[in-house]
Amino acid sequence: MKKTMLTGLKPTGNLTLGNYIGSIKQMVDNQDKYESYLFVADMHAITVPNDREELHKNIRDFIALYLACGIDPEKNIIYLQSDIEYIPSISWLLECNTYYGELSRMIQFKEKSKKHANFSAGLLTYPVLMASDILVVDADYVPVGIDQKQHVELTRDIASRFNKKYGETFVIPEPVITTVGTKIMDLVDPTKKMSKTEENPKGVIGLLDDINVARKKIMSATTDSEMCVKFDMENKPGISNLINIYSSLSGESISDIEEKFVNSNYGEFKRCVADRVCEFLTGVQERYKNIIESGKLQEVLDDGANKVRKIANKKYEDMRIKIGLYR
Ligand code: LTN
Repeated sequence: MKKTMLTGLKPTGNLTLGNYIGSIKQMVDNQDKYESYLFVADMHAITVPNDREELHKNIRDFIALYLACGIDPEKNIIYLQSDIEYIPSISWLLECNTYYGELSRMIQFKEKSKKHANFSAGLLTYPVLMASDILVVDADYVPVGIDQKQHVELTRDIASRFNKKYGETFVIPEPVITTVGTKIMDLVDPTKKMSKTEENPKGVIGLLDDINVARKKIMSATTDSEMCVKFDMENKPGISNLINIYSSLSGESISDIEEKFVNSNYGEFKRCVADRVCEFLTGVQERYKNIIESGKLQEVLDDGANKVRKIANKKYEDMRIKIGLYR
């Protein structure tokens, strides 16, 4: 039987070319290997203050863009967290089996609570909601960035404790630290990662960027004074980043690219990178538009919600009975 993989996306900021090359592309390549669940953690986005319109737009754009990038709804169960009403109910049952001390020791909580004089109780209980997301679908693997590893470890502790106290209920999940894809760097400062929440948009290619704006960003990317298209992350981070982008989008190897551009100046090379990026973005944006206008997005989310609601309902009833919450 296939193992189950769960990916959760917090809908903050704008998805970038870095998100595509660093993670979405791998998910697309691996979608036959696992029984895959993919959801938007919209309830996790409201632990800090939010703008209603922006939140709604992000939720919609995230899912539509994953689909436009090649995530196949026949191979992945795609859903919106807040559509599954059993998840917060399960979260409460788990919260009552989690210690305040465990939650207050989480690194992310300590950092975020320090930043604000006043913060929501949700910021503290955030990891238990995350545990519910994971445990409700019996996920075997959970790909996360290193900052979320501690939350998956807490999930394991909560699940084992519950299993011990009430009998086998949950699969114990494993975190998979996502470092497989090529890390794409900021175009202005190629020593830092391209980020979906970066303030300066010049260094970041958004998947929904206007094509001409995206082209300009590539053309004005930081390089060096050597005039040689060669991969050297340490000494030539700007050019190496552009080579990585070209390689990921074309499938050509780094050495083939170095050879191809051996007699080119940076202007010529950048133009070719920009052509690749613009061609890719044009395709994504066409599919994105179609997914939204055709009603496909709603269809996919309805289907996912129906499937996961059934699974979650079963888990919730099982927990109620084990705990003694029944008539
Ligand atoms: N906390 C994660 C988002 C997230 C998640 C999950 C990831 C919420 N629930 C369950 C994996 C599994 C984040 O901040 N990126």
